[in-house]
Amino acid sequence: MNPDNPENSIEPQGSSQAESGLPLAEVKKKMKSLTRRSLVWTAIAVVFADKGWKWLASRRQENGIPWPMAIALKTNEEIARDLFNEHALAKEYPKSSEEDVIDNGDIGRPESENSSPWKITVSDDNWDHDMHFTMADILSLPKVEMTTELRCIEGWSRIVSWGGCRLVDFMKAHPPSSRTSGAIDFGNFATLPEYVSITTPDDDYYVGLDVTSAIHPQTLLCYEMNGKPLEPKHGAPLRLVIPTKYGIKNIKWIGALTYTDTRPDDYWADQGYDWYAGL
Ligand SMILES: Nc1nc2c(c(=O)[nH]1)N[C@H]1C(S)=C(S)[C@@H](COP(=O)(O)O)O[C@H]1N2
Ligand SMILES: [Mo]
Repeated sequence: MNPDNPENSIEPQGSSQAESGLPLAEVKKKMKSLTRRSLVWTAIAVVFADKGWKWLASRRQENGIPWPMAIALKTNEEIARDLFNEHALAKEYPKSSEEDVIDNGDIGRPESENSSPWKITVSDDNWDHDMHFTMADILSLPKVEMTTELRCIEGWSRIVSWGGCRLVDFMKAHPPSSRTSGAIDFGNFATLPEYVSITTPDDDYYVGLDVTSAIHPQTLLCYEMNGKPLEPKHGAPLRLVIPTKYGIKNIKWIGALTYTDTRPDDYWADQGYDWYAGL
């Protein structure tokens, strides 16, 4: 189909975000200029104003103490990530809300669906060899179902039920190399690669994800759509569903996945769209 229309909601990178709020670079600069202590207290003030004490009670515990009380041990980055995650869950709908789907975009669609058994190639900046996995490997991971909105930057959206496995579960089963001398730990970002790149078998369509988005609990590798096996035009046998981002990041016909510390190319970012494409 047509490229998504640049006149719609996402602004080209460069001028991006400047009008609609603080640009990320500004925020980062501001955060850096705060002392750790004042950042921590600012963070707590923001969170408590917003969510109150219930939020505190539900925080993960640090030796039995909710973490805001154990902040002496925390870094600014962890606090920032917790705040981000608190607000980053995409809305889920009852399954009965699901709508008829639209098919949009066929860049990278394989010419023939059955030419050879499907496999996904996994690589890492630090590996000598690629690894290959099959649908059986995907199906062996815990199945997750969710009903979320697929939003295209062309201006339409559809509520769709999805079935698949979490990308983070795939990553845990087939982990990247640790970025520290210690073991890989999905609770410790320092050990994780910064990005995950996903491409179609012919490399014609490709998306880049920051690792926080990749390990997000609603980021799924899907093989079912509205209760039926994924159809070829929707990305069979396997596609990404990431309801915290626009349709452009929901890559169909996954062929390869790479763990990398270099920000991956992204098809629509290359056409001038925002690389993050977050909602
Ligand atoms: N490989 C590939 N994936 C893709 C696209 C594409 O052109 N090629 N288009 C994207 C866009 S713009 C949207 S809105 C969604 C649409 O998914 P659907 O066809 O299942 O509704 O797929 C995304 N994934
Ligand atoms: Mo789209």
